[in-house]
Amino acid sequence: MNDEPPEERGTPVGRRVLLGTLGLGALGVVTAPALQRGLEGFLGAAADKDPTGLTGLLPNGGGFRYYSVTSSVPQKTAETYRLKVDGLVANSTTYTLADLRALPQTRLVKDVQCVTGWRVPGTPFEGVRLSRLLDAAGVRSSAGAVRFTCFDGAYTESLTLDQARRSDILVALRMQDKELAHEHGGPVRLYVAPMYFYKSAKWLSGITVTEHVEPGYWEERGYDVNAWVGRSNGRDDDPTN
Ligand SMILES: Nc1nc2c(c(=O)[nH]1)N[C@H]1C(S)=C(S)[C@@H](COP(=O)(O)O)O[C@H]1N2
Ligand SMILES: [Mo]
Repeated sequence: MNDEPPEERGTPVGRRVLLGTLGLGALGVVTAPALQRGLEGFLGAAADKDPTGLTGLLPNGGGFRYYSVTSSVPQKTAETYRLKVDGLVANSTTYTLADLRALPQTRLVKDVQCVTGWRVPGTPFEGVRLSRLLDAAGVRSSAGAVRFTCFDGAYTESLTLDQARRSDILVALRMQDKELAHEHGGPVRLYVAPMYFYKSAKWLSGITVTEHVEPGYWEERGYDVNAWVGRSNGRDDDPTN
């Protein structure tokens, strides 16, 4: 039995416009998870009333808080950024940003869908396929899952090994055809195209191959590990509507 959506399944274009990091930050301090979810809902409703969106009007710099479960996240540059691949692998590897940039890049253009309802149509992400990094590390036969950690020190995510090997899951270096901004998880974030956006861990610093799935940050708080857009969490039963 396999209820996973095919990889090339198209995602319909939603009516809503993204109010992401910058919009949330502009409304003030957003740190408590419950408050954050409430704000997301509020912003989703606001987006319906303002289809032009607000993010484009906001300054792109400091002075506001990021969309994050932590109140602050250290900045990493090309000099200081590292991504460690370890766990049940033959060769643990640490990548610099230059190392990642030197690998073949894949560009995907899909809708971004947060589980709380907001959607951003046609958002380009670009980076290295996760499957390539797993192959390079040599995944051991006892492995069954992959765990992701972040240099915010708090957020975690996870995928089954089968999910992690899909071609539409990237270790992303670029978003909207620009280098990933700090606010969006730069310099490197996970991009899990077929799943709700909470799977796309920002500020990615670790990829650990494990035996079993360990629920991630939001999953410990009630969200599905298998976060297929439109097929989980009971919130988006028919995204074509
Ligand atoms: N490290 C980290 N990654 C994260 C989050 C977070 O709080 N911390 N939030 C998740 C959620 S719920 C969403 S909707 C997206 C938001 O990404 P954005 O800030 O680029 O819009 O990041 C996901 N990845
Ligand atoms: Mo989200």
